[in-house]
Amino acid sequence: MTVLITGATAGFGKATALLFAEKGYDLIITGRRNEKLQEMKNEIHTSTGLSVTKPKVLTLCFDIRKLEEVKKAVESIPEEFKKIDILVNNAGLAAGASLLHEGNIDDWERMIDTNIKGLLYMTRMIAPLMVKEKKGHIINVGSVAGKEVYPNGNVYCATKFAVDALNKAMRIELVAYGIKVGSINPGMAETEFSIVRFAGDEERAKKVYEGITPLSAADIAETIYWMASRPAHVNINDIVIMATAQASTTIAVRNT
Ligand code: NDP
Ligand code: 8X3
Repeated sequence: MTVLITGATAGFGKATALLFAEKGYDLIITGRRNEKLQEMKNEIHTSTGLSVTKPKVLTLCFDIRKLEEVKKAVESIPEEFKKIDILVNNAGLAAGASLLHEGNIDDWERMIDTNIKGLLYMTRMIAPLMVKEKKGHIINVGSVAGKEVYPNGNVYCATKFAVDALNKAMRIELVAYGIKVGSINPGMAETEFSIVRFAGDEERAKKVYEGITPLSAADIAETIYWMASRPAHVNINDIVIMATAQASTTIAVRNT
């Protein structure tokens, strides 16, 4: 079985790749940081304790916002990896947190290009391979931000609402080909997410999780693996998962 995970150099994607490797899946891992992809490949071979040829790992370094790069990367996939059983559309980010009328337009473009267009490009390239096989599973990483809008979340929320819509669209269109489609929508989880959101400001990022135990990347990886390992006749359409201390995008109990 082969799983393709976008954004596997950090956070959810990395934890998910390590877990699927442990479970014996061959992997295609993607991201822009090639050194991280190579580290991952080594880590997978060491942590699974298997020989350097098992599980098979293919690294694809490209920017998901750039259609030509996405096309070239997917076209470069060798035959032995081409039967992709699972696509985890995970790569994504938030850039900034500000009122819409004061928003940074470059940040908007980055979020729209990555979270919506990048996910669409990957799906457009990989879904036809699944259609040909009449089987497959697409797991879209949305967010609680795609279920509820919160102040200063505006464009990030809009991109994740789009993921929610695309998840539904994919499911109704791909059901005819026996392809499962589902989404996982996490709340606050401590990864590189907030560091990226606040442009490398680690202190500000830390404050997001102050006084609560947030979700971890491992929590999300386990849930994605659980979705992927249900029996053939069961599809998990949509999961919303939050830290126990979080009740909604705006309500969390903090011990401060
Ligand atoms: P991280 O920042 O830890 O990881 C993001 C991953 O996405 C990295 O591997 C990064 O790789 C990749 N990525 C970002 N931009 C691009 C790009 N242009 N091209 C290719 N890859 C890219 O964040 P998380 O693991 O937390 O986030 C993963 C997903 O989960 C995102 O879609 C995020 O919106 C969503 N999410 C996160 C939550 C959280 O609180 N952490 C909660 C709900 C949803 P590289 O930098 O190497 O390109
Ligand atoms: C990330 C969760 O609440 O920061 O998607 O938007 S939140």
